[in-house]
Amino acid sequence: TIGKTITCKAAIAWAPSEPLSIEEVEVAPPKAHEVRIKILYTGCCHTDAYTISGKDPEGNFPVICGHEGGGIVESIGESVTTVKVGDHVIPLYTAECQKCKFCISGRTNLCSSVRTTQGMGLMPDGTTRFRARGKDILHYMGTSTFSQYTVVADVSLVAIDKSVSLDKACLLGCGITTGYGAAVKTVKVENGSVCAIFGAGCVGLSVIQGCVLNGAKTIIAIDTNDTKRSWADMFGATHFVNPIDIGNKSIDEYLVDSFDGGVDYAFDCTGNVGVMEQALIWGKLCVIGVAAAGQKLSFKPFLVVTGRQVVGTAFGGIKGRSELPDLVQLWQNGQLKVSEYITHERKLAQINEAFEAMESGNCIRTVIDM
Ligand code: NAD
Ligand code: AHE
Ligand code: ZN
Repeated sequence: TIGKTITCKAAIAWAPSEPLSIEEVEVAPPKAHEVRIKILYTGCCHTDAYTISGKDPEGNFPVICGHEGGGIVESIGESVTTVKVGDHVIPLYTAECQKCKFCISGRTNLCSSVRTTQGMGLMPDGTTRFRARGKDILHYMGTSTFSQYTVVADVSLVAIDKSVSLDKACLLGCGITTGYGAAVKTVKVENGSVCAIFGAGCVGLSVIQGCVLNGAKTIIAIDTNDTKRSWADMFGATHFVNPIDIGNKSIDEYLVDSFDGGVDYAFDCTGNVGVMEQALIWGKLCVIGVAAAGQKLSFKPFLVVTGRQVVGTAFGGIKGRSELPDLVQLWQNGQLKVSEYITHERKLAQINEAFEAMESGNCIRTVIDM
């Protein structure tokens, strides 16, 4: 049976740095190896704001952003075997085909199967499933969760237990998984280690959770916003530093002086390259933050000659289809906080308020009820 086009509401970014426009969009049925999802909830991540702002060199317009969603499979295209209609799913911006060189390498979660077209805002066949005002609208990160219905590749979603609430589980689609995975999977923080987390937003707080679970002894949260202090405490940080409050010292000097020569692991969750450079203190730096177009990291090679290491992580190194259900389980067992991140709830019509809240600094995550 050939599915029908669905007309629904979506938040469209027509041009950089304009408010999102809530309007009708036509969503074509899924083609072979594609799945159409009814999105019920979506979080709003800093990376969405970054692309909407026009600072993302890969950002093309008009586009439907959003990559932290939860929903129900509405229909499937030909040859889809991994999910069925009615499954509760989380779309994955990091696909997992389980066949490509990268998937089978055991070294990375970055699957190559849909990478090229995804980066261009297209489905794997090079076309888009979205139309509005008679124009093609681009996909975003292979997910486009700011639409009531979206179409994704069958390698770009994972079914989760139907008993978990999607209004919270959606957050596992990016921020929480990224931070937790950075600490537990990418860096593999050891028992007793000293960790510094730059930026205590959703991602940074999730790094803190991962550090706590792996038994880190000292967990230092660093944020220029004092309201993040109580958040960092709640998630298990042992120290909080606001770089504005440390007088003439730079934050790296401060950490070296206060923590016996520096830290074992530092995580950048700000996207600020100046912060990343300061965070290369000792031990290993894990870059998570997304820096703006044209920004470059620079450091003296001597720093790595003498043993420092720089690594990075996308989606915390987590393979979405094979490993995300384990995170859902961890949460259900009470070992991973998820609902605690939700500070704001809005309807789709108020989605721009989510980005205003992010800007204002008093928000960890807004969840949009679609
Ligand atoms: P957020 O805006 O909620 O949090 C960022 C935090 O950094 C805020 O608390 C802010 O006050 C703090 N901050 C900003 N400048 C600072 C500075 N100079 N020093 C110290 N703290 C500073 O954002 P988020 O959603 O948690 O995302 C964090 C970063 O991670 C963003 O750059 C985002 O694009 C990126 N990200 C990357 C991945 C990935 O897979 N690599 C996934 C999700 C998000
Ligand atoms: N397009 C940006 C880079 C964006 C980026 O780094 N994206 C991360 C996810 S951020 C989620 O909030 C990522 O996973 N990238 C890996 C991938 O496969 O794209 C730029 O600056 O060009
Ligand atoms: Zn994100």
